[in-house]
Amino acid sequence: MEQALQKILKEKFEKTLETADSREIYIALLYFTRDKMADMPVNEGKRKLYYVSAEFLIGKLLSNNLINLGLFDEARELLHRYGHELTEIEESENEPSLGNGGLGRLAACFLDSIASLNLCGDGAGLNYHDGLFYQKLENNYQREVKNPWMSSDSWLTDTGVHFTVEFGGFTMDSIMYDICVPGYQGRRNALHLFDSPTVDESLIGDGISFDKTDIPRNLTLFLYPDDSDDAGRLLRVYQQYFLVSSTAQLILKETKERGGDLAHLHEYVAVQINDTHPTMIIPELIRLLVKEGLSMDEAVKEVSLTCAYTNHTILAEALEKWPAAFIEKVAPQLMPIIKELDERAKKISDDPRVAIIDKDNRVHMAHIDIHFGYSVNGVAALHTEILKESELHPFYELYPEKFNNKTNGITFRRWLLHCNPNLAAYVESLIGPGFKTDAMELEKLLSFTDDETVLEKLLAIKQENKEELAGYLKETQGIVLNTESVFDIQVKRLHEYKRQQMNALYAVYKYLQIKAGHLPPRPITMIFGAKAAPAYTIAKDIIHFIMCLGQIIDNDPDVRDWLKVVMIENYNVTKAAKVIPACDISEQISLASKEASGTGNMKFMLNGAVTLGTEDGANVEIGELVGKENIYTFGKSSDEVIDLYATHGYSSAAIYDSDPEIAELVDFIIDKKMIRIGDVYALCRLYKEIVGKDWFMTLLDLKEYIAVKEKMLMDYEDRKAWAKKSLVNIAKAGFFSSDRTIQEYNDDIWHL
Ligand code: 26Q
Repeated sequence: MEQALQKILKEKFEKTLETADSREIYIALLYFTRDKMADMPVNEGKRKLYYVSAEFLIGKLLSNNLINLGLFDEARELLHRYGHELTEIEESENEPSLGNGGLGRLAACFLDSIASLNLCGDGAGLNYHDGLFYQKLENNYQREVKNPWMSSDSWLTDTGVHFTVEFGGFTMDSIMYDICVPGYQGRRNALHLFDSPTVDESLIGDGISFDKTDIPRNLTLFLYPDDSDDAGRLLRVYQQYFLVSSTAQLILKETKERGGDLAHLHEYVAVQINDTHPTMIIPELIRLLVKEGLSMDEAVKEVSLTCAYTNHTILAEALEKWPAAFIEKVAPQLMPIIKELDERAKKISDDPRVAIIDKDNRVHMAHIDIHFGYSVNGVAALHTEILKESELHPFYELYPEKFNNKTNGITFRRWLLHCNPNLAAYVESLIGPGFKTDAMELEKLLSFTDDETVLEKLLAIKQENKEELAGYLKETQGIVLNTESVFDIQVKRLHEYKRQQMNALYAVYKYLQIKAGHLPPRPITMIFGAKAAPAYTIAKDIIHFIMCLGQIIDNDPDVRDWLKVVMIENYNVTKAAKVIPACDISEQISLASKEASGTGNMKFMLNGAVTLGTEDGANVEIGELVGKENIYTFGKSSDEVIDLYATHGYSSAAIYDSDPEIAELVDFIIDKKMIRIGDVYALCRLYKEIVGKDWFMTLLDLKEYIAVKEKMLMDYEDRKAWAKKSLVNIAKAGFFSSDRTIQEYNDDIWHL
């Protein structure tokens, strides 16, 4: 490695490992790693998987690629000898922001596991030049700015492959870039990212504003631009068709090249549709197969045996229903196929709840997937049950055999080996290296639950990680943390159903308690990290509320030594890797039934945090694995919540009016201390929302949440007992390896 790096540095920069700066060393490592990956054999097989997704939140790649190549330790030691740290070198790498949150990160973890299990399967997505916006925090507000991440030296390679995509009235070129996906100690696959050569960054004005109608110049500029207006929504459909048309062409081209027979497409290809965003691949593949000479019946049958669909949400507003006129405008050639599928579906059932085109002429994307795909899966046991019993119940009655559960997982290469090397090394010293390939081996740690040396070492590693995070936040945001405090962390997209506002009301409670002289057993640091969608006003108000609260506390000498509320700027994969290993309390407090799975919950657990959560998503399975003494749960059950929605049985105003303790906390949102530093309109809007509507039931579980969190903070003081909980969480995390998830996808759905 040393010689290879010296050679690259000499050729590129006329430098050596002694004289090169961090950026130059990063670039040398990038080229070195790319070469090494190119030498890996490519996964092959008769049936090839295409994991099609509008998002791949891959994060920085250098360390992970080195880990999978088995070169991480060597690189670290080599750099160390020349006075560098890999963490410092990595600062030169930009994080591609090609995803919103959970769904995009899941797709990235899956690619890692697919390659690591030696399965033949590539990802297909879009190359957004400016990705998701970069979040700036200024004056207690979120401001969105563009987030360019591409540079001349990157992991992208131009494959030379390109396609033509036909839109209504014009065509566009689609260029295929590849990012190599190396498996752990194995073979490689690819992530294909399609891009338009006519995209023009100069279209971007203030912040992230741009002309939404200029499709040739804006198509792959941003990820999911504002869809609060029709122009934004239409652009989203253009993006989706660009993705699926390019992918469908790639599939047919590769299948032919591999000697496959398109008349038996499903023997050669499996397509996993990641939520409904790529659903148009179904009519598009049918259309292309008919052009290739198959009859409509044959094409429909083949495609139905090829495509499988994953549902990631039951939130009504996220279930895509596009006006037929949009699709007619974007891809008129698809409408006859969609109408044909609609007629076929109406022959199968005349129930309007399962129609593809509804009476308002809107196309229900998920309904295409379920009628004309061979598998429908949810992403956690509870989520899949809810799909079967309520959200998709009429479909479950039609096609019970299609429904299956695949509980999400995370790649341990990134979320343990890379982000928490000290813990990983210590685990290895206790149970050997087997857990790196068989995550269930972590259970061997259970034999140490009463070993004081081990428990103390775990606490010491957590302490080091807290200090490291404190150093990072000091450097990047000028925030000073008390590393003797308990670190209570909620990092995820901002959404009312995730209930960051409930956590903030706990902060109000604690603030008032401290003001009244009731001090906690030790100081508490509450860490938030969350981006709000640019057009999601209440979400932005919640950020404003949290940040104003943080400021009030910082300015109050009675409180600031006991409580701190911080907001991490631009929470992303890179920051997750720094925050998660430092966490004591993992906040997973969504309104039961609303969080399909959650995957942050798994990352925290694996890194020794204890969950404070509702019985929602994968929290339920975490609880079953660790046992009730190693998790703190609270709140109404999903059945109760679903019933409250059905009967209109929840009234936040009624709770507010009848419970003065709750009212006192909610009133603080518009307390004069808040109004003095914050935006009175934003704060009043949030107050009114919570008292007057509160669609996601903040007040429903608030009191129980406070009580359980108080208990948790008391229990934290028995450090040995806490360390034991932490150990059990790590030991039981093996189930949540995405290697297990992908093995199940392959055994039950893909059969590669
Ligand atoms: C839809 C229509 C119009 C505009 C945007 C969208 C849209 C965009 C992104 C809808 C949904 C998403 C992302 C959803 C998502 O991230 N879901 C999460 O998926 C994770 C992986 O399965 C789960 O763990 C989370 O519980 C789920 O919220």
